[in-house]
Amino acid sequence: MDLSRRYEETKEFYKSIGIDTEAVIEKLKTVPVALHCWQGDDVTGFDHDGPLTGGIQTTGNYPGKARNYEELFADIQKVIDLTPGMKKINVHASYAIFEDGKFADRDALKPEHFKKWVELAKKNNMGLDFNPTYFSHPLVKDGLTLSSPDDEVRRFWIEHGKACIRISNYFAEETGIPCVMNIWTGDGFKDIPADRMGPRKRYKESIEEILSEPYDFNKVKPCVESKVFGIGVESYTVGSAEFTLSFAAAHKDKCMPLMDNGHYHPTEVVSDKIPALLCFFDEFALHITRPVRWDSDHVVLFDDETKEMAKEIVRNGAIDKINMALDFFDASINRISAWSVGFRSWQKALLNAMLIPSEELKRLQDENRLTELMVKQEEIKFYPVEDVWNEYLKRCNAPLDSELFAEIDKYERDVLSKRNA
Ligand code: RNT
Ligand code: ZN
Repeated sequence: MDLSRRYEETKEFYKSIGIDTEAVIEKLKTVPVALHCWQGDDVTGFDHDGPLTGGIQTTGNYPGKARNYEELFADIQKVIDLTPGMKKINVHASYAIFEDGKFADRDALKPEHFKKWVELAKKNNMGLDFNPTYFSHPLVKDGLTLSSPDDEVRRFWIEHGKACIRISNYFAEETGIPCVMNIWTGDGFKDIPADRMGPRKRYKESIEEILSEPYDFNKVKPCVESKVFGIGVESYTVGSAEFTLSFAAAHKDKCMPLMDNGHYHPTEVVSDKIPALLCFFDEFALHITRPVRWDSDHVVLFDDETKEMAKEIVRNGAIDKINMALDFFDASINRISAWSVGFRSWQKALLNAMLIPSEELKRLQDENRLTELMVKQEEIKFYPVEDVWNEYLKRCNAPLDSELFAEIDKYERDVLSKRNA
């Protein structure tokens, strides 16, 4: 099959419907998407031996998981090679690197503990995003952190948040690229609380205190992520959708909302929420995942809702306004494959959205030509996106879909299988 010839023909086809595939490819290459470091080791991190807490769970024990930063960095480097498009690396505070065994607790983290991450980013000309880690720590007291009624517990976690602002600032300064810093906690209750407002008021004040740490909002971009429930936290979540959205709206000059598409009731869709938020926020953030019946954090696929989210971003001209980050963790399959398939799927969704004649479809809607709109939308689904995808992969030096598994398999044989001795 002559892929170049197919691309040339497809390019002409898209030109005939007013789409410049060359411009699309060039644009997509420049859109940063954050690759989450935590897929590589099942959200374990380097700063504790305890279990994963906070209402999130990884399931599976596929061999070859990264056991230290050297292995995690090697795996990330492999994923970079296996995926097209611009990346940022998304780092969690629990991935602090303590050299010479000098441990620092989360309230005492410093930029120096993330120096190696900066080196990795610089080596690949990438930006870095950051996340304070409000889980997997003994001071998560009775399931609460920033909303705890215990002053000392709250103080510890506020100091953690402030330390993370300083580290985010260091990332932005070092890379020259703004750093998105996402605040998520699993704070909540398994069963029916007697006070729903008290924890939320404390949470509000705690986040406000974190954000009182000085920073330039053009460089450090704090977000607040909501959630509907977690495992063991089924009845009540402090940082609910209404809470975080209201918080972000009330602090627009220093903070923005983050929507994770695994964090809503199963029939709600983030694709519909994106244009709603765009009416009110110049900029916001997304965690892109795949919920299967719950916030299961399955690998992102090129499925209908993923495509729909990308369409809302692209057709509303928001590709440069939305900070896109992946957030899933599957421990039951090869982790390099999970990462690569997820990253590539989101790239496909963006490309697919960029190849849709949206203006024409909007016109059909506005002229109430809805029969024609349905027929057209179905026609578009079979347009030759694949030819443009293959060309994009070629220009990014990334393997074709048909070559991906062999690459992953080779890395598993050469590298991953030698771990776990
Ligand atoms: C958990 C949230 C959160 C985490 C990461 C590890 O439900 O989605 O974003 O996945 O912080
Ligand atoms: Zn998330």
